[in-house]
Amino acid sequence: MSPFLLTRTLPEDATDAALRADVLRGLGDRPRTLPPKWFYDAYGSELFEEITELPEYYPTRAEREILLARSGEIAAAAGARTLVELGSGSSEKTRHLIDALTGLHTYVPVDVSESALTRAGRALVAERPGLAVHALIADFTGRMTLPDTPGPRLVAFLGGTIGNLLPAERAAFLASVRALLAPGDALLLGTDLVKDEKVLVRAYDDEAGVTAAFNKNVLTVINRELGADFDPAAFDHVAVWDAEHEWIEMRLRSRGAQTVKVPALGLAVDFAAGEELRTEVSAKFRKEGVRGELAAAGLELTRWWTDEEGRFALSLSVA
Ligand code: AVJ
Repeated sequence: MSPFLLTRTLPEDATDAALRADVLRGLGDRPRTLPPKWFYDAYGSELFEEITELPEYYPTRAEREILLARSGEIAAAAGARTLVELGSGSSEKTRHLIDALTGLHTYVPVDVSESALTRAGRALVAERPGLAVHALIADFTGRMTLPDTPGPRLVAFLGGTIGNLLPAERAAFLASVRALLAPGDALLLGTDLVKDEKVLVRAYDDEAGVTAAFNKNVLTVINRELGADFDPAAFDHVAVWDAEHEWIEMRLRSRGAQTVKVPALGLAVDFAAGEELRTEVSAKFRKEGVRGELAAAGLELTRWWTDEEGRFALSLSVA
């Protein structure tokens, strides 16, 4: 039986402190904002899983297509003995990569969700005898210390989640990833690509309303955690393409004038009728932009794979 280790690098109360700080800052901003990481409580994570199966939401399928077709090439190029996956969630898509990495010694899934890590980690250890799994409870936007495992290392950040960071946050994040890499190590990065505006907007405003429910769930999270009295029905889900920044924005638009109380923060927040709260940025990329952002962090893009339709890309870069 190979070992399953779980290390917590986040204090138990870090999540609560971070939520308070984010809500305090975001609801005080003009325009008001909330960071997307607070979508993912148990219900929000379920809704996200549902989103990945919607006909309009192509990124998950496109990325899975690339991983299915290219895992052999990726594995050969990286030759990794340690695979670190940032924001691993259920580790579902990563299976192809794990299977292709024949010399793999240790898999290090990193996530803020202890339950997801434990479930995915235990399943993997059972399936792949000989593979060590060392799960890390950590926030990948913060400082990370990796366990001392054999190199070369491949750090994977899949799903296009890098698009949820603002440009300055992306630069800081890529620099912190670069700092984890030694010569011979690599980064595998998933990025959704710029495409027809209608296709993009539909992916974030589906017919069945799952994305709308996902968006509004952040209000429920704040109600539960901070005792707020948001009425999700008093907001409309909005998805818009920002052509200048080349990102999708999800917003919640106040249907009327209203005041929301957040007792844990001593806040009373006035919303004007039609006022919008930005809940997510999901940036879309072009190859040269990805190359440039990697280069600015000291990483050189060496491989670029897309799905047949050119909707999504996986890039490999080296230190
Ligand atoms: C977490 C990056 C995969 O930005 O597309 C899905 C989250 N938001 N629908 C994305 C999301 C709305 C998603 N990722």
